[in-house]
Amino acid sequence: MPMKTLVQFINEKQSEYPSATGDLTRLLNDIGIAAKIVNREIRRAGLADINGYFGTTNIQGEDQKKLDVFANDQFINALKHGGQCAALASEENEDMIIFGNKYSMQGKYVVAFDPIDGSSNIEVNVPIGTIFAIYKRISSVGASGSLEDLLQSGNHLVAAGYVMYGSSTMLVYTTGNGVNGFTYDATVGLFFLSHPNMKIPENGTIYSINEANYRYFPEGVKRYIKYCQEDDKATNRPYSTRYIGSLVADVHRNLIRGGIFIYPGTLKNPNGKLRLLYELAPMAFIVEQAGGKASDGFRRIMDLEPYDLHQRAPVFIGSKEMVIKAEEFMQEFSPDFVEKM
Ligand code: P6P
Repeated sequence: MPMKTLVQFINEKQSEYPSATGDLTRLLNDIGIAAKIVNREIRRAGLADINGYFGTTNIQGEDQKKLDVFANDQFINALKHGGQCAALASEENEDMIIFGNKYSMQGKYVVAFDPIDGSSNIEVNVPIGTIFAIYKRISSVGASGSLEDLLQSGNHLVAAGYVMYGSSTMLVYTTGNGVNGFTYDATVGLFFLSHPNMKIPENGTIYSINEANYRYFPEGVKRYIKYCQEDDKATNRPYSTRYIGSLVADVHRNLIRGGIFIYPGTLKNPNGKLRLLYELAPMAFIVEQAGGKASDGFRRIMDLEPYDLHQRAPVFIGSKEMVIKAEEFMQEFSPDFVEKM
């Protein structure tokens, strides 16, 4: 059966919506083009002068890697010249980016993205990823994009996706009607549909958490980890633990195999490490659309209203039954933790 390209798939899906104007289609294609360019550099990382530090720090206070800056520039340029996006929020930029050109001001959408999540893994050849979240602007078309356009909860996402630069390069996205995965064929420069209608297993046997932080975890997380390690043939425990240290890779593995990824709040950092707007909300949209679940231990990630572009949130994301069980431990053993967030 002939393979379907990403562009063919997006166009086909657009045709299912008579009112669709093609703007979202063009926006998704712009993201796909930037992903191909970033992929090319990543695949040459050991050879091209793309490893190492750029010599600046980002809003996160992290030393920016050359690849962080390169990827950020590619996505910003693609979206700026694509004309569908009125404003941007990037993990690499403290403030929002407003495109003042007349085409972009006519754009109906705004995008929040993490150009390269986990870039410190590039030197050790561990998978890294790009995460993007697309919202419909609230401000009037023709005006400049606004902060209000970007500070929307996950419930208002129009589309979300990630690119995983792993043993193969995959683009996985949803527009709210299921999740589909595309694998990049560099010999022809195209993404092809390889994982149609992705569904995460209801349950799983993999738990993914950085246990080095165990001593700082809330009691509910500690109890859940011990639960995962207890013998119980009926529930396939003890589970296996897998922790890549790259959000996109850990979530993608669980999307395929089943499992739970947890980056909890701690007594030191009650909101954990990961960013709501351009990491957790888009990943939560994808996982929910695949039949999974994503919360902060108490509240659905998609319900959380962002008040800041770079705010953090704890996350329990993956197979529905596993997230429900982890939430039960949080509610029983750390009920007051929600007040700290
Ligand atoms: P830790 C990578 O730095 C990242 O932002 C995510 O991709 C990953 O899930 C997490 O941080 C790993 O954090 O504290 O376990 O190294």
